Amino acid sequence: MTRSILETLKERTAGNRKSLAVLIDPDTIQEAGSLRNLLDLCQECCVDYFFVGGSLLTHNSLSSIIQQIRNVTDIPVILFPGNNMQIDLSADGILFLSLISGRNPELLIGQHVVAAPILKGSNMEILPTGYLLVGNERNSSVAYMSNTNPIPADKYSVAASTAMAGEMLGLQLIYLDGGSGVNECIQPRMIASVKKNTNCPLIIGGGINSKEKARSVLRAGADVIVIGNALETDPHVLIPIAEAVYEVNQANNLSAKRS
Ligand code: 1GP
Repeated sequence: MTRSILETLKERTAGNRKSLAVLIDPDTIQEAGSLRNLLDLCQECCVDYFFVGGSLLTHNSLSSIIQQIRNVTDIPVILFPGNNMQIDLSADGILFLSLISGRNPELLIGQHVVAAPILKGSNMEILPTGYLLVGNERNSSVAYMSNTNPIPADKYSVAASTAMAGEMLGLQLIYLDGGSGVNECIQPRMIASVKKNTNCPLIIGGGINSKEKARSVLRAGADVIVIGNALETDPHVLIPIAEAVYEVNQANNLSAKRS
């Protein structure tokens, strides 16, 4: 029997095996040729998951993007919805995100109530996810769109306590997001603090655009890293980032065998 996405992620996390997710924003990848090239590259780089979504979709292309991914690969497609309009039942799963770093009831529970009956009747796997926005920019587009303040980048214990509360409420994944295209990734100390205090698979995204940054985020405790914006400028940056995932996994394997 095929394992569910969540079971696989939990198993990998327990075995200290890291995963690589590529974020495809349907709004920024309109050209079929560039999507095809990216998909081929993702296959070569052994990408584990596609996340599909964006904070603001202005084109109605979600379904067609998912179909194009399906035509080329078997890599699971997981919706990463900016709001409850971004649901397409042809995906394998959905990050059912509760924005627990914020205090906007619509994004904590409101939109979920609207989406629940639609999701209930689908075959899509629901992945209950505590979503934490982190960063010092109160005027970033994600802060504006979500009408919330992110957790300041150096408030490690606030992030850890928020993630702990999310886990205690039954959320199964924790996603720390520094925002798409930011210069600085989430600080390793914050990642380590959340990792130390929770057992859920930990997803980290925002500004990972080099092998060094990927390695540092993985070593700090990320179980899944998400790469989006950097691939829009140069898709080939995926190669060194995938190498970082591979190398950290190899090193973890070796130390597990020694102990
Ligand atoms: C953004 O975490 C994702 O919500 C990915 O970030 O686009 O900066 O890679 P980037």
